[in-house]
Amino acid sequence: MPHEKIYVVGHKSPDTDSVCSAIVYADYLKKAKRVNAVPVVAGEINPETKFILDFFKVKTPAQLDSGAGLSLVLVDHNEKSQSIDGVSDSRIIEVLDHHKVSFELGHPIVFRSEPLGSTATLVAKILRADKKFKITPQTAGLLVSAILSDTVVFKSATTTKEDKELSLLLGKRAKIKDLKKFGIEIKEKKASLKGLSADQIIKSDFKEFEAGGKKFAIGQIEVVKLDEAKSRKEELWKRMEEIRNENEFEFIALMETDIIKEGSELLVSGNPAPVEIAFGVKLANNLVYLKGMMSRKKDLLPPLMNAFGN
Ligand SMILES: [Mn+2]
Repeated sequence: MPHEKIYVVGHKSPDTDSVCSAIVYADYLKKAKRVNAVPVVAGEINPETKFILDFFKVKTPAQLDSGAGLSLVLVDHNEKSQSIDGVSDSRIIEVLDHHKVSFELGHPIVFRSEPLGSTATLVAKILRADKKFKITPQTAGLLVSAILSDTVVFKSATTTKEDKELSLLLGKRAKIKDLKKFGIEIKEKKASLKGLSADQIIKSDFKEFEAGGKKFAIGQIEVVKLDEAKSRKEELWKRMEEIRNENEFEFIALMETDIIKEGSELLVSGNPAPVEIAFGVKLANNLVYLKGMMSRKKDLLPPLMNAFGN
C-alpha cells in the first residue's frame, strides 16, 4: 500500500466510542479507500474498552504520545484541548464527531459531525452507505458496543432513533442476543472504582472547556451505586482542588452518574456559581444530586455554558 501513514485517533482519556470508532474507521479506510491508516490511542484504555476488545478478540491499538508532524484523522472530538499532544503541529485531514463544533483550520478538510448518540453510529452509517463494504461480525460488535457505551444503554438524552435502529442491526450481525443485558455488562466493567487512585478516577473521562475566556473541566464516572464514590468524596475533592490550582480552572466538576438510578451527583471544586445558576440549586458540602442528569454533553454542558456568562 503506497502513500503516507494516516493515524486515526480519538481524544485523550479514551473511552470505548473513541477507541472502537478509531479501530473500525481505520480498517474501513484501509480496505475500502486503500489508505495506509492505523488506529492509535492518545491515552491508556479503560477497563470497559479492554473488556470489549478482549470479547471480540481485537488487538489494543498502540498508544501515541504526540501527533506532531503526523497526518491525523480525529474521531469523537474536535476541540484541540481534548486532542493528542502536538496536534497543532500535525496535519489534520479529517474529523468524525458527534459533539458541539469548536474547530477551526486554515484549509478545507472532510468534517463530518452529526447529533448522534455516538461517533460509532456515524461510522456505521458511512460503512453501510458503501454498498461494496462488508461489515464483519467483529466490526459490528465493536460498533454496537460503542453505541451502547456512549448512550449508556440508550438511557442518555443524546440517544437518537438511528442509534437504536443501527444497534439492532449491528447486534444481530455480531450475534449478541440481549443488547440491554450486554450493555449493562459492559458498563459494569467501568463502574468499579476499586483499585483506582483519586487521580485516575477524576481523569478517567476528563474534558476541558472554555467559556468567556475562562477554563473549566468536567470529569465523568459511571457507577451502578453511588456509595463507593461517596465514601471517597474527601479524597476526590482534595485531588480536584490540586488539579484546579495547577491548571487555573475556574472550577472542576466530577459528574458521578448512577446508570441504574438515572441521575448524577456533582462534586464541585472552585467557583460553584455556574452550577448553582445553571440548575437553580445550592451545593451542600460541594455536592449536589441532579435527577435525570445522564449526559455531560446534553444535560450538563448547555445550561452550564449559558450560566457562565452571568
Ligand atoms: Mn462519543
